[in-house]
Amino acid sequence: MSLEKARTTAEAIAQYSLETPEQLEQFRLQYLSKKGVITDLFGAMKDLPAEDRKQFGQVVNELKEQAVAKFKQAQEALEAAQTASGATAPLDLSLPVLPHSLGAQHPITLTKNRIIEIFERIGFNVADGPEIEDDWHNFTALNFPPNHPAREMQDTFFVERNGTNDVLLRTHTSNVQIRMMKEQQPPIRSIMPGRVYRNEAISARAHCLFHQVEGLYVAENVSFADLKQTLYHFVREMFGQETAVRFRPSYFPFTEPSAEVDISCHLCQGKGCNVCKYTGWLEILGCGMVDPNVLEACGIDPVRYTGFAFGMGIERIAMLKYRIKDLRLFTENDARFLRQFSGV
Ligand code: 2U9
Repeated sequence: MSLEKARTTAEAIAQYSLETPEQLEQFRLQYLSKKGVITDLFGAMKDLPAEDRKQFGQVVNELKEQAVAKFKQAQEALEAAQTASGATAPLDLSLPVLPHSLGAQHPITLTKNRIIEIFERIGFNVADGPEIEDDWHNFTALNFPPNHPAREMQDTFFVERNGTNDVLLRTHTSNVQIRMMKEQQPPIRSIMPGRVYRNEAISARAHCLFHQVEGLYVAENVSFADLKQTLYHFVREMFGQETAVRFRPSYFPFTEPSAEVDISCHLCQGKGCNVCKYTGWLEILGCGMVDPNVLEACGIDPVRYTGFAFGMGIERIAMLKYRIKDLRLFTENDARFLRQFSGV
């Protein structure tokens, strides 16, 4: 009985048509799977008389080899046909999409844009100028005396020293105000954001490249009171309405009188912490009334016009706003640092 079944199975295998992947799978299930005909035939061996088992075993083994050979041959032929026709696996529309990674704005860009937004709303426009500048626009017009230390190699990067009008990387964005005042008469009410360079050793607190925003307002009757109100407004918009502000007298060659501006430490509410060095105050910018010599150098009548100016480091503002402790993080491009600003 079993031998007869083995014989009819051999015939069925021989005649089985294997031209499609579906037929191939059907064949595998019917003959080669654990529940297939060949497994059944092996199972039937135990019911045979002992003397018939060896011969039957041989027959079923041959049958298995025949089925495996036919399966492999058909499988290879189908694969070859598929490759030749360029067909690929059908598209699985239920697969999850690849993650779509969004970039983030750099904290310097975020801070710069916020500063611009605050000043634009009170009537300042944005001006731009060259980063490679001559000595006159960077120093002389700003009332720096000829022997001022900022003009030394230790402080400034020089592109060319020619003794008469050196070429250098600007050390502040004030060159933009100078160019603007040379080109247009007051009223001028602008802010100048941009990159500046100083010959400093790189550390957690200093860098040879950083960013500034400077501001200038020149018109008739501009007073120190205007300067104070403008900066009060800026500070409260930037750091919160409850922020306290104080002006400390200072000195810059290009402003007279000059002041430095501190804000109450928002980290310890003025109680004292290591960020404000236990003073309760954080220095954030410098300012003053534009020195009449500067107005005169640019062709603006210092009797008719007065002006105020201020300057701040964007890195400093960003460090206070986002509690960043090391200046070098801004230029290292560490994605772990940058990614944190994606939702800001
Ligand atoms: C003109 C006239 C005056 C711009 C000013 C400061 C004070 C100031 C520093 C802040 C931190 C530079 O980045 S920093 O190191 N700046 O303290 N800047 S007044 O005064 C000007 C600019 C242009 C024609």
